[in-house]
Amino acid sequence: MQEFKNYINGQWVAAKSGQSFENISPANHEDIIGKFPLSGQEDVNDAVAAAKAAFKKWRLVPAPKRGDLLRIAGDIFKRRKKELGKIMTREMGKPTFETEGDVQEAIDTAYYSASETRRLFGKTAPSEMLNKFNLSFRVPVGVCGIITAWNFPVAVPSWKILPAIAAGNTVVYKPSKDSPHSGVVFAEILEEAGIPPGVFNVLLGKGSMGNLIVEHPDVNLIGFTGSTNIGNQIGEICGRTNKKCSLEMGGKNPQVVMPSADLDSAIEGVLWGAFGTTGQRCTATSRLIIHKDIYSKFIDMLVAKAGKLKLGDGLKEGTQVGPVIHDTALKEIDNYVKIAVKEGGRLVLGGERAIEGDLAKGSFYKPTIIADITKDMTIFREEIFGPVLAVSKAESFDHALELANGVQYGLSSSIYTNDIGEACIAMRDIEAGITYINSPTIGAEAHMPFGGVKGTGNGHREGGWTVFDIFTEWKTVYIDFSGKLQRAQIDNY
Ligand code: UN1
Repeated sequence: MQEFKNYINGQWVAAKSGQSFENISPANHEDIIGKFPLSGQEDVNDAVAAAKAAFKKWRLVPAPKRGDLLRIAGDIFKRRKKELGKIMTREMGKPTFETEGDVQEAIDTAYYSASETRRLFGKTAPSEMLNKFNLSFRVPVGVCGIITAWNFPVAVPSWKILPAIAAGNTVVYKPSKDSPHSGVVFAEILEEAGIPPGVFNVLLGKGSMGNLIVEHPDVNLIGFTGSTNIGNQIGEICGRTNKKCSLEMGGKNPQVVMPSADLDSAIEGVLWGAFGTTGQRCTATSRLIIHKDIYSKFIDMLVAKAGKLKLGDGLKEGTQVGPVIHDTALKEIDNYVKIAVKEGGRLVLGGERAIEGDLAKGSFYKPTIIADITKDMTIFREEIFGPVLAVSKAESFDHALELANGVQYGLSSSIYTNDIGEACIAMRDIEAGITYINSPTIGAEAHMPFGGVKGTGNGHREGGWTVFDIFTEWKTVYIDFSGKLQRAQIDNY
């Protein structure tokens, strides 16, 4: 069996304890991917010490030079795109056309971050006083602990790691225990690109090891993508230990469909939004809100198409929907479906594990649609992270928006309409970090701000230029060349 290692200070090393864990493929539980180090406190200490030492030099490397290395990393991601896509599919399940898209997002982020290294603009402003300059510029934060989920094993870490490095920080990265191989390849690529030892470190292990990174006194910043539950715990620790902290958490993203919409296009949108990545995206469409005039017709159209989606091993040609990540997740998903039906939801498609043929070998769950979901029901409110779509009827446009906003989350949202007034009102009034007009809730681009409001985040935006607000601090400098003491607020008035 293949054995993998941590990447610390430019070296590939086993966990100090000698312990390891195995990871299996969600599409075929007999397929064991390998043995991975089960890292603990000593490994965290080593990685953080390496990152802290490397920061001293890396922060002084001119930003455009750092950018040159990231551009090379982008080239290597490009070269390894197909191979890496297969590695990702094998360990987390989504079809290769999706994992290749995931890698593409990292390529885009690498080139974008590289170009931003020539544009990390500061600001100057006139001073209140004679012969004095006021300026401010960005400085890196220090050692960044990056903790991410398995559903985007390359794209989401790239959104954090590559801009962090571009801005002069150093990184200790913990990939999910369910996608460790992708984390290893990430390190191989940055190593080959020439990122110096200690600037980027990867520690493999389970969730509890993430906590050790968050608690470590020499880690200055935490960037996290994952569940609201864990994110909130991380936020509490960062509050207590005074660390900068960016949290990307759950979603319960709605797609609204109004009578004026192109219904065929709205169907294509919801199929992709709800069942792409087997519904396991923080941006997945998990609620469909249909205007009453087209409610029954739209559900019939949708069920006919969703019932034809081809489930299977993501490595096989023609697979449209892969497995869910593991049986524990599958049981939780199934439990939500049972609760929905018990609470009065009408199951119109799926609602069970798929066990036909080879599907029995993995964690496959049928694309599931439950209609007549009202605001008070559990699956209207709680994130499921699986191929389950809750459908609600809206009495009017205002009611549709009220339903869209009636949850604790606010990441992504979508409206299908050809009424420009409705589109503009939705754009303004939907409580979410992202709103799509006539396209589904998934599909964020690397160079645009990404993040959510309400229970989804804590006020930060990754992606685009805004990511540098997370990974830098502002330094303000006053230069007095008057040759004498000038007292602010006193001598000039
Ligand atoms: C996530 O699910 O954590 O917009 C991120 C999208 C992708 C990113 C999803 N580009 O759906």
